Amino acid sequence: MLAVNNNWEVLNVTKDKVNQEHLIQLESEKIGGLIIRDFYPRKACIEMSQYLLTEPFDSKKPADNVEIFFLGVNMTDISDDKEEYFRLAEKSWKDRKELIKRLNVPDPVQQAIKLFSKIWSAEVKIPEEDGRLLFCGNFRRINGIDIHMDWAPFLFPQWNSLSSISEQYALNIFFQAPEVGGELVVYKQTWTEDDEIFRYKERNLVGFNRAVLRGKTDCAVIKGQEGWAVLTKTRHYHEVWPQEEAEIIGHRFVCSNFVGKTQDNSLIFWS
Ligand SMILES: O=C(O)CCC(=O)C(=O)O
Ligand SMILES: [Fe+2]
Repeated sequence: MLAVNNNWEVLNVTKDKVNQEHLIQLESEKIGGLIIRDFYPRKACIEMSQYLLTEPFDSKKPADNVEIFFLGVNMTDISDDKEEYFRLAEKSWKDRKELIKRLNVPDPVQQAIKLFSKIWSAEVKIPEEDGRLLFCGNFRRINGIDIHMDWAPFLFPQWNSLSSISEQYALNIFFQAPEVGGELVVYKQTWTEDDEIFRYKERNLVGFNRAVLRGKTDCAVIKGQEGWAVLTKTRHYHEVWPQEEAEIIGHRFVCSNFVGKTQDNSLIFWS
């Protein structure tokens, strides 16, 4: 485990208590993370992780060996080929719907959109581009991610539906959490374009050299748990700590989404 200053408050609330004010606290950096701890039912978490453990994975990224995407296209992997993206998005929606039906569990994305619609004063939706729906709600297992940021206006400028957002969050819904490791660490520092010199060009698209933190390690360390929804800001540097080989008890299975705030104050979901 790295030496960091885990001094940024994280709020942990229940579904019936979460409100718009909490999202505003997150936006204004008053808190470094918002946990909704009873977000997804335990029984459904078990069903989902059992399935994810036994079924073959759809695709993986051998280059970094840190991420295994199980179900669902991810914008980061395919942002420059819209036709291929939409082909895979359509398939992802279909595959996910079938899986949810087969396992007879609630759809975590639908649940998230329902909850956010209830607490947010403007529209909450999945964006379309040229009349076609983006995909949201990857199911995946990861073991560690390098320090990075996710900021669509910079990374995906060609996607009109994302390029004008004013804020971006990650919403990770945990089906299963490892006993040791797998912490999400969000540093209290936002990316600026000048930081691009720290980007690992040779290793993968997302990672930055740790020197980008310039020795400042104030952060929120969030150890997700089964059934939790964890909301964090993604323009802040963040990383996921790996599980040590010898200690792997439980996997980090999440349903991962981005939530953007648009100019007209809507919230949009994609992956
Ligand atoms: O799984 C998480 O908690 C965050 C992962 C992440 O940073 C990402 O997918 O961009
Ligand atoms: Fe990220």
